[in-house]
Amino acid sequence: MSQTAAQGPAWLVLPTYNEAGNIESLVAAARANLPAAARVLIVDDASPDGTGEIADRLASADEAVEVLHRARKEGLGPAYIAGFRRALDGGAGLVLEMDSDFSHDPADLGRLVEASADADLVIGSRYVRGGGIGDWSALRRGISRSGGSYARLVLGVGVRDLTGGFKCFRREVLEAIDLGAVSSRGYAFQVEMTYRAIGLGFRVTEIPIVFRDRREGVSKMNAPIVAEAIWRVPLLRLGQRGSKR
Ligand SMILES: Nc1nc2c(ncn2[C@@H]2O[C@H](COP(=O)(O)OP(=O)(O)O)[C@@H](O)[C@H]2O)c(=O)[nH]1
Ligand SMILES: [Mg+2]
Repeated sequence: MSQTAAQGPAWLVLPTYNEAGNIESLVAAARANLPAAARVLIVDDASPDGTGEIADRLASADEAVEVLHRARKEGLGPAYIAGFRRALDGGAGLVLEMDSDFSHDPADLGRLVEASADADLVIGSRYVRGGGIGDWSALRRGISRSGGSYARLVLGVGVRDLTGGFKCFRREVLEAIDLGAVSSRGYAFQVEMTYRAIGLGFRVTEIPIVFRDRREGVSKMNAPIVAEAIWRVPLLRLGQRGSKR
């Protein structure tokens, strides 16, 4: 069954922590691949490398770009939640998220937006036919693949790429999710958002994307982020059981 077009423009939320080498070219590429009415929101957690200042300069040069400055690094989850709230307040019809390091190809943004005509949440997926991972190390691939299988098994859902961060939400999904109750910070955040959307009965679809290693800078992935995903996933399942709609 197909849906009506989204009410309101697309907003792309870009979380940044030390992405000074990527953010300017990424914003340009994103703008080139999004509808003209789309907005770009950079959420910077006081990056010490000056990403926030570059973002401010981009915003003053382009009316469609804005920056949310946060006082300190709290992880991907809280940064996205703050960005989602801003996008909803600003009247977004669609809210897109992607990494700010070119791991997600801006050229795929259009396909995510198109797919959202027939789905409430579109996931750019590495683990469906046609998707893949480019130049990540064997270790990173292993962590990603086993983390995804673990989460799928524990949660009992069919989504192949639960930890990926290239997504397009229809505004209704973010309105329905109790954003204040979303507590994950790292990869678990991606799992939690998708699991909550499924639990609320929204239609989730995966479209293939090829993920590449970041272009500039370094990953913020670390052992505590992986550990959080491991312990939080069973809690998500228990929480869902405890709060039947
Ligand atoms: N605002 C904000 N962004 C973050 C934080 N941690 C990571 N990011 C951003 O989230 C995206 C994914 O993080 P990254 O380090 O590339 O993780 P990886 O792709 O798993 O190696 C990048 O755009 C990061 O700059 C954070 O604490 N706050
Ligand atoms: Mg990355």
